[in-house]
Amino acid sequence: MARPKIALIGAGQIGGTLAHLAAMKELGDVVLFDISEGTPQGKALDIAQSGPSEGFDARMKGANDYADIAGADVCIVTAGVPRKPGMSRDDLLGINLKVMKSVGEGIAKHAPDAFVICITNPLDAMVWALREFSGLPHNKVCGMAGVLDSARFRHFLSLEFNVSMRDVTAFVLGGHGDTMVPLTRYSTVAGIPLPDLVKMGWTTQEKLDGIVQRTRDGGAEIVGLLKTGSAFYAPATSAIEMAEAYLKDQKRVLPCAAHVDGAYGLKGMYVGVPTVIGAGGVEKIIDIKLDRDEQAMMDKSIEAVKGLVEACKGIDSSLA
Ligand code: A3D
Repeated sequence: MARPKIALIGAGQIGGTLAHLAAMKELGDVVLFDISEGTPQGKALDIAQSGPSEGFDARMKGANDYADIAGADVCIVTAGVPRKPGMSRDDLLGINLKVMKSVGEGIAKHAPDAFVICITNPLDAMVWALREFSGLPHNKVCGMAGVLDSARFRHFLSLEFNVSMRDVTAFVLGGHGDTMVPLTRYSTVAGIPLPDLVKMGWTTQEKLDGIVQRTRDGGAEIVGLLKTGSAFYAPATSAIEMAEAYLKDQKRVLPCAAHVDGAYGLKGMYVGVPTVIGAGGVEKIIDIKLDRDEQAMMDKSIEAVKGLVEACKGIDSSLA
């Protein structure tokens, strides 16, 4: 059986890291696509030359022509621009919307059967636009944000409790932005919910609130330190986790920006929700019951995403 083909649209910081991870995990052959000439070719060659030491046989190819992504099983989209200090994700909307148009058309023409994972920000609006421009089925187009946001939450919690990150689970809903909704009562250490850990004296409510806020600001903290761009190692790892779930039909329960139509009282919009990812793409959306406070946070987050989608429609009349 031929190896799966993984197309990475955007060969920047995240794109290059995705290629390296996909190769090391032997998920398939990789095509790195970018408009910048030489960048995808150079990164592909460099990564291929790590194969003998790392022990992988995946083929790496750099490309500037969409024809090279033909027949891809998975497309991971990072094309566009990242934030610089002082910018919000929403400041990227105008420029990245144009990028989504060309990427959507390229995927529709050359890889219409692919499972598409969007990473470009502002995430929830960009994944919506990418789906509109590509016309692919909704279950085959989703956005990566929740896996990263919950990984950040898990990392901070593991430091606070001094336990393995593997034993910390976290639950984050809503849009990828300042309004994301970390759900503490569904986040646990080995099954013990965080509110119980507060009662057990493992931490205080104040410290927990601080961790929730640090999670919300997780991207900005890294932008502030790097100064020249945004996070790329953990975002790439998170998207690879989703791609692997699809390629290996793992039925992973992962939070992602999925098309929600019915669940959470929503009518056809992209927002972060818990999903099941397997060979069918986003196979299921898990509709959990929220309490009043959680619902209020979710409503705020949904309104923020809706505002960005409306802004997209205002910029590109074909989306209206
Ligand atoms: P960067 O290193 O600048 O790479 C972006 C690449 O896209 C560059 O190589 C560009 O040449 C390329 N590009 C620009 N326009 C096009 C086009 N029309 N077609 C193809 N390629 C193009 O950025 P990055 O890799 O650090 O980040 C990529 C995106 O991911 C940005 O929008 C970030 O804001 C976003 N991001 C999202 C998350 C989430 O959790 C959702 C986290 C971190 C970054």
